[in-house]
Amino acid sequence: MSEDQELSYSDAIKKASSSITRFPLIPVKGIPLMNHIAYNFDAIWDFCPDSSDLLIATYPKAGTTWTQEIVDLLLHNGDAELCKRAPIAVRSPFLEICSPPPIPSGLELLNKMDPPRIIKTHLPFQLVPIGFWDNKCKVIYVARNAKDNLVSYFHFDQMNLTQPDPGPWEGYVHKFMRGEVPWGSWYDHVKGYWVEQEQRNILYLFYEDMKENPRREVERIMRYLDLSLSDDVISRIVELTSFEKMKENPMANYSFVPKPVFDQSISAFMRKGEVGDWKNFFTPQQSAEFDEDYKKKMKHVRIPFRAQL
Ligand code: PPS
Repeated sequence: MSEDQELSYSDAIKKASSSITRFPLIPVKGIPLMNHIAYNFDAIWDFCPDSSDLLIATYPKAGTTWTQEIVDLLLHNGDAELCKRAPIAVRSPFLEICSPPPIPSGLELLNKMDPPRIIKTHLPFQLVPIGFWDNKCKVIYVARNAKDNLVSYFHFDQMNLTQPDPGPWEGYVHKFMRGEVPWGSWYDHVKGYWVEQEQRNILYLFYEDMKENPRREVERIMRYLDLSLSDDVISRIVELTSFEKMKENPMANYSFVPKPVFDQSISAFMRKGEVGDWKNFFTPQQSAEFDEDYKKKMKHVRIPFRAQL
């Protein structure tokens, strides 16, 4: 199945290459989303998960793929071969993604799978289909400090030829601060899930914690999923989901997305995987301005972000 699915997924993208362009953003309830997603939003909103489905929610570039891979391995007892059965985008569909046909949408992939499914989303809390909450699905949220998140997104928007051109660095910093990027404001996104975590039983994780002590965070996810794996299996999962291993893994590193869509010669999907890389991009003045604005936007909620380890 893996090879067929990989081929068919990659081939579908190749076939759609001529319709690939940097899609414009259209607001959905105030959140800028790419036009194909916006046009299909009613169907996305109506998606009704099974109570056994798991949602991995993130702001883009916060550690989604890393967490998807950890969860898939946990659910398959650390079986590396089984977790190479298909590209991560097929094993763990992206709920809201819609692209020109014949690229399968997230909903099309999900509808072909039996629960329990591992579902990815970048939707802010208020746009997550209500069925996830009604059915008490488990939800893992991963947050990453704003400056590293921004740097990662800037590079991704250069190589992802379906998203708006990020333009020069200086201007991009301001676009990010204003939330004028796909999926909107980072600040509202991280706050939206933070304030709901207890009531909705959301496991709220930080990218920096995962970097600091991956084993501790893998075990935390394992307990949240009500699993109990042996120490050896946990060690294997930590190893298989290291940045270096995932960068080499063709089923996780997005090399299955052809160049007209993800041009990894511009920037690799698995780019650096570090905490504190923002220091290589922000000037002291940009950093001070960003921090000043951050204080205002985050003043009502104390989320313990760390921008360095
Ligand atoms: S996406 O497109 O929103 O799904 O991207 P996402 O997976 O959320 O984020 C990509 C960034 O996560 C880094 N990454 C990792 N870091 C550490 N360890 C592992 N295993 C790992 N896997 C992915 C990836 O390199 C991107 O961050 P940057 O800073 O750009 O390198």
